[in-house]
Amino acid sequence: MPLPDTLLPRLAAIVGEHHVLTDPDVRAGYETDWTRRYHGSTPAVVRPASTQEVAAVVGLCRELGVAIVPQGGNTGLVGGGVPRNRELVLSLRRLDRVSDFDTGAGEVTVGAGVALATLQKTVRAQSWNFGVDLASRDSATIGGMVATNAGGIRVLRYGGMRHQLLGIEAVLSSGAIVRRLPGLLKDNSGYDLPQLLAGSEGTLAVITAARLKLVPQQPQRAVALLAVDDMTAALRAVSAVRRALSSLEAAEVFFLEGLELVCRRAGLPPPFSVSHPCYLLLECAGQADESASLANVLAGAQGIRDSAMATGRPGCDRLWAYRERHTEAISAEGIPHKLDVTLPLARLPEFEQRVRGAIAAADPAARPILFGHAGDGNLHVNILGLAPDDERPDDAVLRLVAELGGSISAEHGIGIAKMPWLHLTRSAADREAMRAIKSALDPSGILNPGVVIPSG
Ligand code: 2HG
Ligand code: ZN
Repeated sequence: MPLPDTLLPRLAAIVGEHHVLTDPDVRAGYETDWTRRYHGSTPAVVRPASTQEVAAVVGLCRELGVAIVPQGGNTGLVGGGVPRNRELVLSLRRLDRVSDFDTGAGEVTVGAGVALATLQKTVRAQSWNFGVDLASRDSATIGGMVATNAGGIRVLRYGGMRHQLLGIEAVLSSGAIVRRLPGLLKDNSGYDLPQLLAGSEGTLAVITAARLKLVPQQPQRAVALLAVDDMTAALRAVSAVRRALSSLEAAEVFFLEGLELVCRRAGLPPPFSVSHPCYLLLECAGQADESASLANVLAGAQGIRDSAMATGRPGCDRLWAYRERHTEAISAEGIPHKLDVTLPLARLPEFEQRVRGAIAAADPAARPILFGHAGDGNLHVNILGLAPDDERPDDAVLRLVAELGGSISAEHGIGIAKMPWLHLTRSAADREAMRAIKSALDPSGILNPGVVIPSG
């Protein structure tokens, strides 16, 4: 549908003409997502500076029947944050205020456009920390992280984004503002809108700010990198440490295929003199040095073929690099198909053993690389060597996930990438409930249409 002629001048009247971006070179950065697999085009990117401006933009779009794609740091991996059918891109990055920091209670209000790393720096200066951490911390914004219920590397200890959420401010599709930023740990009055919006991927409202709970800073870190034979041995070690140490913060897994790629692309030396099939990275964090306790538990664990331990920032970062640099190393190799699945822990070894065979059977040219959050049962299955529209391997992986009782998305969301497979793990009744919520909150279907559930 052609855009109404009045749209751009009226947007400019709300946000100022410098913040309605129409230059193709400038728009390009908002039109393609981080994976480079998902892209489209937009007539304009609009950059409001306040919640009131967001409300006015959304109200105008509703009046004119113009669809919107809300966007934060554009670090999404499922195609849900870029335009697909000439939608307007609503960039929230200028909502970058951190306010009402209650340093006694450990709560803070954070604008949707604040980068995770900025939040971390602000709260660490007061001996607090934020429970969620992820590799894209310098670009990922809090609004996008709430909207996708981002997970990351510390879910095992602190939960994902929805577990940090005490309140929310959001603009409804009517242009009305819902403001629940209470500073209350308990508030049981009616439907929990903040939790409904967490993970709604921009389809129910535009999140403009969040009230977040903080966790105490645990300054003493101990990181162990372990070589093991397989996923079963890795999970056995995770379980031993979980039972013994409440300070366990991360339990990450990767395999030889990924390690070799990371070493080659990032120029890192191999961690051990001999290669092993599977690697487990564990991090404990506390007020006191946890390394002796961690070493003690690991000494009693079976099946550990080699190990390296670090305390202190440089040493820990050096070990983390083998895990954290997977995403960029894979992207440097080509444009992967990215799957992000979760299994009951007991079924994870079987999944890992079968998934490469299932992928090869679907397309022998496929090159899978697996890594992820072992403690959460969450594996990232990246597949290189595929044509963009060859979805047979994706289908094979997601069907195996469903067969083993897992979920087709652990933490990246559905976006447009996983939508065709939602029926594998969400029943007809479940999808009907989702559609009912969508049409109640966004009756004209202007908010991120075609994401999570089909539009119309
Ligand atoms: C991670 O755990 C992110 O590093 C990205 O969730 C995963 O690149 C991926 O597939
Ligand atoms: Zn992840």
